[in-house]
Amino acid sequence: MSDETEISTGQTPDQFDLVIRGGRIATASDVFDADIGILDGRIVALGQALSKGLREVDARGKLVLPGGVDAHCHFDQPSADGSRMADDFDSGPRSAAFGGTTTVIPFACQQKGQSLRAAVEDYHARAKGKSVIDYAFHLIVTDPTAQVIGQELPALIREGYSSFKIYTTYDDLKLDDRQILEVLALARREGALTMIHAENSDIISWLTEALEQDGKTAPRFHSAARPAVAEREATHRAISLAEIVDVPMLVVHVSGGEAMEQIAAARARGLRVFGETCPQYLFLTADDLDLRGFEGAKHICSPPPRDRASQESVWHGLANGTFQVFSSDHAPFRYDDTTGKKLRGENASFMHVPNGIPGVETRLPLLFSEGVGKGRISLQQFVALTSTNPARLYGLYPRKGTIAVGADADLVVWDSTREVTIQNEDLHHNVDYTPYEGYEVTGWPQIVFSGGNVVVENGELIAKAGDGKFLECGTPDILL
Ligand code: DUC
Ligand code: ZN
Ligand code: ZN
Repeated sequence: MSDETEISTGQTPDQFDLVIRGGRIATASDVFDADIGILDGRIVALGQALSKGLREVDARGKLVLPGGVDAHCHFDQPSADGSRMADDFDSGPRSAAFGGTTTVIPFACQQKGQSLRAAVEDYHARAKGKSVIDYAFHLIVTDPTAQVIGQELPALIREGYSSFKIYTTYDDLKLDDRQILEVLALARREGALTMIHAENSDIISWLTEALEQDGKTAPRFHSAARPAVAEREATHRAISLAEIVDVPMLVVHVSGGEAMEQIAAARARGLRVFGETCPQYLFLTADDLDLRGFEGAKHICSPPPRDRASQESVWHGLANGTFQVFSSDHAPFRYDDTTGKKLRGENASFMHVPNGIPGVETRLPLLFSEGVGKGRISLQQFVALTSTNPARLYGLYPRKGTIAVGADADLVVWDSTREVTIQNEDLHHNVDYTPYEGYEVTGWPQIVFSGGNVVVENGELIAKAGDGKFLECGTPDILL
């Protein structure tokens, strides 16, 4: 290719809306130096010495990445216990954007007894006019009635809600094995992707009762009540059910080696089983639930963080392809607040503490710094895990998740040398803590574009609430 060549599908315009010039572009497969020409919100040219743009961005010395796709985050999701999430569709996506994410896929959660259609309408109302970046919805199916299985879910899948999460635990959410088989069969018929939260509910409730009887109710006992064996058993069972139905499945928020072995073994047998993990399983351990007073409640999430060996296993799984997706599982509850972790006060049993930790803004910097920066994963793997693979699995690719002619210009100019000490006061979520306070990372977004428009530049929010669009998801690409 000569220096003057421009690669594009049609004729190259005389003037682009935007040219991002001289950056090092990283995709899931390649790293190369090129200019990016953008017109009407889309990438229309990749090449050397592209003609002028109305706006020019000098990205020399910087990486240019496809915007992150955070395919597991919870915003404004009510819980049966009356707790309230700290982030809604305004603060959640804004915080995501500051961390280099340009697409979020939170959940529209069906309450038991509620129609799935009503749940979707409810979440659209919650999100309307708020998000600064594009968003889609996964469904959460908690009540697979004949009406849901026979009509609502098939219709919704065809309308752009092509993935849904199911649970094996939590009384207000869980399905039994028979119900799981029914929804998996429906997923197979309709070509949807099922995400599963895999922990054995009876093991957890039996252990919880025993711990409570012994007065062991401090936050640290949350980990003891939800051991890796409970996750391994449910993962094995979930995979078995998917195998019976012959349908793909993605196991979400995998915490360590035991569950990973089940996924790896299934994949080795040729099953379309996928794995997702999250920052908390790389950076936290059960010791983080064993802090002074009630502070350990900040790190209560499920499955819980395990130990150093599990962290190492998860790093290996990211490098060796056991995991396809790295999401935040941002589930934001304020700590010092009776809407959040202190819902039932400071002496509440761990079983009454809302589950979940924040992380939508720190997901990419943490993985980049400790993964790419320390040589544990390649830059291409980083892009695949955080952007391309979730876009593919959830039917948004190639519009999202890559840098290619025709893709949305959702891009991040990434300063791979910027050193940042993570401090909650600098983050943009509405949570009063970050689990990663004081972590030193190298690499941070400098400019974040959505559809060619600047969302965040040098730490300033430029986009307005409502600039983000709702995305209909297409057919999951399960050939990963
Ligand atoms: N566990 C979940 O299953 N969802 C949200 C947060 C958590 O800890
Ligand atoms: Zn879950
Ligand atoms: Zn979750």
